[in-house]
Amino acid sequence: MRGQKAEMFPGGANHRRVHADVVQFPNRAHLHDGGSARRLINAVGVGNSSTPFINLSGSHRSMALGAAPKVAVVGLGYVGLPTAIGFHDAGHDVWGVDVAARTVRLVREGKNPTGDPDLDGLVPAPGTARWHVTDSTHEAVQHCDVVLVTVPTPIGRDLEPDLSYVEAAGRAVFAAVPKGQHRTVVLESTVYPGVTAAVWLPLLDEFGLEHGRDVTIAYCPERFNPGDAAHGVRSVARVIGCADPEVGEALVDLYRRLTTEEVRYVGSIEVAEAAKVIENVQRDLNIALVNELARILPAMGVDVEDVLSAAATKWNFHRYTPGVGVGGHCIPVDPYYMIEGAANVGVPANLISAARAVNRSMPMHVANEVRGLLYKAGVPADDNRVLLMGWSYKAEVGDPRETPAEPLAEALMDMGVHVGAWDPYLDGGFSEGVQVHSTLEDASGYDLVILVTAHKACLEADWSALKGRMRTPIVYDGRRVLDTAHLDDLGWKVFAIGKPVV
Ligand code: SAJ
Repeated sequence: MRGQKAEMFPGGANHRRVHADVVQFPNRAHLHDGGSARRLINAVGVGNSSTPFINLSGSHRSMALGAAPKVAVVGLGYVGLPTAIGFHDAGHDVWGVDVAARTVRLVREGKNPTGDPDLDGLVPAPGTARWHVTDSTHEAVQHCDVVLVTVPTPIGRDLEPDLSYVEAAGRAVFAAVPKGQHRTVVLESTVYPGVTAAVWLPLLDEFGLEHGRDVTIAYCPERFNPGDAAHGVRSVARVIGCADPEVGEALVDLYRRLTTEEVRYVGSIEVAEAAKVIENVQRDLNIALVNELARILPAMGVDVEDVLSAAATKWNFHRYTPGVGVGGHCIPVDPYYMIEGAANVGVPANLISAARAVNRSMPMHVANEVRGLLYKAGVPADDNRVLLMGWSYKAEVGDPRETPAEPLAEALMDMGVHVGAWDPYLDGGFSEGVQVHSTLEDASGYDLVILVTAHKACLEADWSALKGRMRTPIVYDGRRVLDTAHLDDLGWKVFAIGKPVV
């Protein structure tokens, strides 16, 4: 075990291990190989939550005595803020860091800067003990044992991964690590296998830091499901990847304080990186299948939802829902990380790429279907007026990132259609040229409504009153969630994605 670990560390194997007796001499001079963290754990008799994130500053004394490690969270967005609040609720001293002045100001005021309504009222009030908010990564790293990095991993307009946030956050953290005072630095953002090491290890060299002595890097992907309280940061299973099993196991203990679900050390960083990205790739693929079926089956005169309901009587049929498209900062993004990772090793990701192409084509498919319906309804081609109900990428969140509403609206506007939109969760983030309605009551004179996001407020809207304000009462259910029989009764002409037009 011992010998094997040594190889895992770049640039010299012998600096991470600490003799158990270090507890008695909390100064750096004693830091040399010979004792494993596990022995340290045994020495202080703490096998649980306060295992040793070796840190030779004063604070390790407190940790060795069972105090909760101090946790910094870099990036207070949709992932970082609930994670920081989660660790604070779990009893940790938390330092939240964000480069955005607006975010730091709002969080300091105890307000929720994200569009996630699940966080409303959960941000600790100003002056709350153990809760620190700063725009200085340096300050946070000085005070913490563990640094969690939860920055975006988006794609550019060229659909290529953008690792600049991971690199910038790593640079800010490693620049602040005091030599000889070990910090564990964990990436939570979704990447393809190999990214964490490839981006961060060169930075350690740049700052003269040694892996294992000054810093141990690890990977623990965030998995929480926005808008789904049953799968929040405190109720999802987690996996930990780290070249050092002892630090890996120590992180298992730490995350067990955060979540009620399983936390598993899975070995290398690359295994954990791959696990997360394929979770989202698999979802994109499954959604692509039903989206493709939603185009094939109606052409065969069969309603896709009838078929999915029938197929779902089989025990191992996994049901997904076709729709106007796949949005959010994860599912339509992460496959491009896997596609690039695969290309880097010379293996084409044909299936993953094909699924992406199917899901990316759905907004245009819906735009064409809608134009066809308006034409059939006799609405003058040069005077089509379409209302998008919902703009967020999914229900019960106020998040326009990568929403399919954007390419749908833009495709319709390119066709000369006047497009309006209403979303109960959003007062911004709409495409230019879209007439935004702050209330549904404000929307009138449209020929067709597209249900884009299945917010409860959309489903429970006053469809009778809305019909009264329509120029042509046509509705297109882009999420297969509307009560078509009820709308029929109200006098709407009801159409839906994946449903044959009769
Ligand atoms: N969608 C469909 N049909 C479906 C399911 C979803 O069209 O049957 C659409 C949604 O409307 C939305 C998009 O896909 O536009 C993505 O929504 P989602 O609820 O599937 O996922 P996200 O992006 O909100 O969260 C995902 C989750 N990943 C998986 O379920 C594998 C979440 O657990 C991750 O933590 C998150 O990505 C992330 O951060 O990676």
